Amino acid sequence: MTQSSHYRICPLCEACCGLQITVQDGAVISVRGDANDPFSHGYLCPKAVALKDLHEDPDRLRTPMIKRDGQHVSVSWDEAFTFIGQRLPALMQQHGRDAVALAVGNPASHKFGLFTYFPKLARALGTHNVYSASSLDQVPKQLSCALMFGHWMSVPLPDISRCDLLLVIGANPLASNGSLFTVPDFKGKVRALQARGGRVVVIDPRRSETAAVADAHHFIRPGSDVFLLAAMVQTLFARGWVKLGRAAGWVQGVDEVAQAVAAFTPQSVAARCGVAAETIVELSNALAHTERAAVYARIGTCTQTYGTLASWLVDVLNVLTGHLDAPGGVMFAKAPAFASNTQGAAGVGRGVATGRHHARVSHAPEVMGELPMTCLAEEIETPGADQVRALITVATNPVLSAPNGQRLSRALEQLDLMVSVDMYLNETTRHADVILPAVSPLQDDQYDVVFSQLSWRNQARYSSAVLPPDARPAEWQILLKLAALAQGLPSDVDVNALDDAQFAQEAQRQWGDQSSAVLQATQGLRGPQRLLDVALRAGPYGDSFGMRPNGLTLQRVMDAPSGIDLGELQPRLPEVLRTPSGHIELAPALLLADVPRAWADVTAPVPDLVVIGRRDVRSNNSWMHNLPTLAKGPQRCTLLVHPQDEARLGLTDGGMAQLSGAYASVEVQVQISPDMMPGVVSLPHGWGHDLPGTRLALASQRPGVNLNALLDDQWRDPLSGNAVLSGVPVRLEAIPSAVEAAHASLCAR
Ligand SMILES: Nc1nc2c(c(=O)[nH]1)N[C@H]1C(S)=C(S)[C@@H](COP(=O)(O)OP(=O)(O)OC[C@H]3O[C@@H](n4cnc5c(=O)[nH]c(N)nc54)[C@H](O)[C@@H]3O)O[C@H]1N2
Ligand SMILES: Nc1nc2c(c(=O)[nH]1)N[C@H]1C(S)=C(S)[C@@H](COP(=O)(O)OP(=O)(O)OC[C@H]3O[C@@H](n4cnc5c(=O)[nH]c(N)nc54)[C@H](O)[C@@H]3O)O[C@H]1N2
Ligand code: SF4
Ligand SMILES: [Mo]
Repeated sequence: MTQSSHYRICPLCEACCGLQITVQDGAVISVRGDANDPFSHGYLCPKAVALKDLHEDPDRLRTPMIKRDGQHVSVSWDEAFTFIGQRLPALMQQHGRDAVALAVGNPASHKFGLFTYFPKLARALGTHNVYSASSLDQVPKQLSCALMFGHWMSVPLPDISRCDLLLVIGANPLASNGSLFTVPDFKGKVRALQARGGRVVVIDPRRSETAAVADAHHFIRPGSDVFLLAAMVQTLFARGWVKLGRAAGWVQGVDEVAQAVAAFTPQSVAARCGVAAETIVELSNALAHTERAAVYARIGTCTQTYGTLASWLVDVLNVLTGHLDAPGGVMFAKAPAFASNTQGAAGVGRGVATGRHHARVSHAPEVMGELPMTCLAEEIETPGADQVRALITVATNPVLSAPNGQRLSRALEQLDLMVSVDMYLNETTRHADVILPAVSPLQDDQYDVVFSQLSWRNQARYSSAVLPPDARPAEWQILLKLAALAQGLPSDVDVNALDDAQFAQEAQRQWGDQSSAVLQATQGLRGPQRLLDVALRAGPYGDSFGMRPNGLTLQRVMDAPSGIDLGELQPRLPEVLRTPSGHIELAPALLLADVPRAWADVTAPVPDLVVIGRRDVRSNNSWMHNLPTLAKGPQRCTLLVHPQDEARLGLTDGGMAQLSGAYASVEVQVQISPDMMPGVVSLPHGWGHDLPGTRLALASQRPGVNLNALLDDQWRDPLSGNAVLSGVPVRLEAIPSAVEAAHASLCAR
């Protein structure tokens, strides 16, 4: 019996916990938090243990699959690539580049190879039809940050270890473990904050798990954060509480903001958002007069029709209370590699633009080079030039994760070609002509390209594969092969040679005369590892290819299996900015122009009943319900209903009810919860595993119902294109149990 110990960053959520994994005779025998990890200090959640289940899941695909006569059958890699090579370039030639759409999902941000090579595939396809889970999630925040600070990834993060007041809006890190904020053990950090006399205040339509450990919680009407936030900003101006602190000298647009929010008095918004005017003033007061304070807001504030405005106002509050870039406030990470806000000239840049092209059918603007995921179905359905006829999906399951997935499901059946790079035959990939199986995370190496840019402390950590890879292409090789096929290269093209050639070309473009030194320095590396070595060495802590001998290289990071701590967040103004003005642009024209839309809505009537989502620590979006460790325990796909709504609608705890949205109804189990705001019900997303043609044996035993079947795919934030997933009107009716039904029929006689 040979045992070995391995270190692996958990790829399952944004917390990126360092794990210590013990392997015996080729099998994982234990998964623990790595106590020596300087970033996560041994923290882990129950999902980490499920990495073993994931690796061993008999339903996880091991070979490519081709659909023949409606059935998916195993084929060789050669056969799969040949099939694609015979169809993809021909289709592009006949119908043009926009006829091929590309959709990428959440796990790609946790997979080093997918994240670094996806852009190469997108470039090779040259299509405008690029879609991702970002438009079901965080685009509004990225857009507001990019407009204010100049880059999509310049997102200010709470400096939680020094903060004394943390206002959490529309986020539930106790269940989600944090998002756009990589912070393992959020709960432990809250406890520490409270122990030093600080306070956490949560604003959420549900008294969430995070609210339960906070010092105060306020309900808010779903979708109305923009009103609360605008009124808080208005209060700062009206009471003379504005103070720029460290940002002074680097902010422009303060007067324009004052003007834009002038009408949003606390009294004028209180009824609309369900937060009392005094509470709004109190929150502003606390924020303005606590030296170390931060506002953190997440998905609840993004997945609404005013998502970009709300995301913007969060940072306007941080700036106007002097907390931006200040220790204990919100600060910018300085990632060791790949961060655009560490590259090029410091303190000034080109900023960002949106709407460089538009969706063909809805005319929704491109944002970050992408169109809204909720436009994909209509782009497939609607005839005309540039109609989408082929789709490549990479790690995404929009049939469950996007609103009105049933429509998308029908549309996918119309495609001439669909290729999926995925782990499972699931609700989306069942439509694919070819599925190319992703490698298990335990057989893959990892560096967190995205999350090191959002980390509560600066850090560099690299994970080598825990288990030996099997004989199949790595995900980056799959993407590069698809890129080659799209360019008409033969299906047996040598992707490693192609990678070398592309790297040499890119090095020449970027480094000119010095490119041979870069090639020399990275000899022996290839694929994402080589890109990482270059990014680390050229990055802010790097060895500059030998010019700073003590700086980081890939080898140095690999030599520290638990990772390298690069210290707490540091002030970065003005160097972090990449705006054309070299200032924080507090009042971007695009955002100011949207304020009147919100104001016109301030007196809108409140619907009787709306639905919001929910996350559970043992679940993860739509794809981990097939893992035994996580699937056991109570039913998680239940509808939380406040007792007042229970009485009003004649519901019973544990009973069934029919929940109806714009396009569909589902039968849900009711769970009465005083933690809900009256008039608001909560159902988790990612469920509904009862569709035919999948291979998810365990998940289909307790399928749950699909929240997104009820949501409206036409309801978006017009600025960012983000889907509205929260605060959507629904109808709810009790379904009498068999006993009640029998009783009723007896009484009727
Ligand atoms: N109503 C509602 N809907 C929501 C949300 C909500 O809060 N409410 N949340 C939204 C959010 S924030 C997000 S990010 C999206 C997520 O939506 P998606 O991006 O579609 O992600 P998942 O649903 O997690 O599906 C992940 C897919 O990737 C596959 N996969 C898993 N691991 C790997 C891998 O290593 N490699 C490859 N190639 N494939 C892999 C899985 O089998 C699955 O098909 O859902 C959104 N949908
Ligand atoms: N266990 C687990 N962890 C996950 C995921 C998962 O599915 N399961 N998904 C991962 C992904 S992809 C993401 S993006 C992150 C998301 O991470 P979070 O942003 O923390 O997401 P949630 O846990 O859904 O918390 C959102 C909160 O917003 C509240 N809310 C809903 N509507 C509104 C509103 O209109 N206003 C306000 N103020 N609040 C509102 C909800 O009640 C909920 O408590 O989680 C990640 N981590
Ligand atoms: S919180 Fe859980 S799922 Fe997220 S990275 Fe840590 S161990 Fe993995
Ligand atoms: Mo997400």
